Amino acid sequence: MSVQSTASQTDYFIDLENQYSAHNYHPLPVVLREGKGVFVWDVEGKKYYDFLSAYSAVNQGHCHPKIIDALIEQSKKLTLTSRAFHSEQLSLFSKFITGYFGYDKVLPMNTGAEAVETALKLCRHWAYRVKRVEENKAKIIVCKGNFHGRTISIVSFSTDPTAKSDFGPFTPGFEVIPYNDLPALAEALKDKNVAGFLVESIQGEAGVNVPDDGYISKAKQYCTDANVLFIADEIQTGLSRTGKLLCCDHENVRPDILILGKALSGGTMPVSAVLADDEIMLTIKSGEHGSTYGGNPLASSIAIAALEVLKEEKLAENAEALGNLFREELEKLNSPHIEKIRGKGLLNAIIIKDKSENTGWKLCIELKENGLLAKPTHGDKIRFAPPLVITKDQILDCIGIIEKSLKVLD
Ligand code: IF1
Repeated sequence: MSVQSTASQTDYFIDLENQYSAHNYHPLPVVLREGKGVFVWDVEGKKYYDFLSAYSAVNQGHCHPKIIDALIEQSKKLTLTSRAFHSEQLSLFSKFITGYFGYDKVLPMNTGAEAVETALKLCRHWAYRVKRVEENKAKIIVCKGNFHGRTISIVSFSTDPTAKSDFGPFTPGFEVIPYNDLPALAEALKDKNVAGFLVESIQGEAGVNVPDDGYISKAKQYCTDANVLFIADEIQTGLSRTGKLLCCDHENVRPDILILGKALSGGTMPVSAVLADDEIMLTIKSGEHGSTYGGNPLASSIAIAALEVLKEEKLAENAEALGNLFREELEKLNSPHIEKIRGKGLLNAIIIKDKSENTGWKLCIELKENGLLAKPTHGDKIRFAPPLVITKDQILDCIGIIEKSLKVLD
């Protein structure tokens, strides 16, 4: 398709999308065409630092050569068998990922929401078949401000009206308690029908809400004491994003059920997984759960490569070091517009002082003009989460862009 003036290309594609695609998003007005490492390019050829990383799906950087090679090579051989037959790649992937994270078994799915649903089903099965909770009484505890996906059951326990309103009737069996509140957890755990506690080790959607030190490890201990499964949604926080392989590793916590997604494919296709030991995983029998594409050979091959890259390139160590540098340098700016800087590793956010409705948006538009893409959440928070392959010089360059852009709020 040829479009004469390059300046109009952006508008052309945005109009097209608006006309033919559902309006369930409000993206920044930039139309991307290419990506490599920490950079993306728009249809007019302008280059940007990507400080969203597709919500942490491209931790390994855009179009990582090793992951793309796996994709190309495997896609020439075999892409999908369904689970009616075995595949060589699923066998290899299952052995690889269980060894990598230290669990007995993996259950592969595609999107994050599906993996969360899988974990919830697994937890309920365990409740009835191992813990012996009375039929249909199992309860799962979740946290206020959670984000675990968009299915009916998951939005049933969302506390965000935008995600939830007018989608009822909702799935019962969930109890919401405040995040980062151990007494509330202890109270909720008194109910003998509680089967699991589903939690994000840092709440992403809530604007990178980092809990107090010790929260995750004590919450895990409380769950163990109450014979309740500790279910960690590490879809966004896992896979080296926060400076450790898993965010739970900061507190040496091993979840009973571990949920992974996003960067498990390095941004090439939806690949998610649930990991657990046999006592939990083997409660699901043949025919009780599944997915046409879950664990397909292409996904399996890509996921092995994506996980190898994390270790080969020491991305957790890089996220830890450069995350510290990033927050230090942001603090040094001493900007009158920044109320708070928070985060772990390269999952960071700033909270802007000015609470007028479009301040976050205005700053993100200015950042875009200056060559850095980021997205506001809840109006006053901006998430800064570049691919983990970013270098020190690039971080410093980006601090310059942020400093310059903040002036738009003067
Ligand atoms: C969107 C947020 C991020 C997640 C956690 C499960 C899922 C997600 C912890 C579901 C997905 C995404 C989805 C994206 C926006 C985004 C997001 F702001 F909404 F919260 F990353 F911060 N658990 N998070 O973060 O995974 O089914 O999407 O593969 O537009 O909905 P999915």
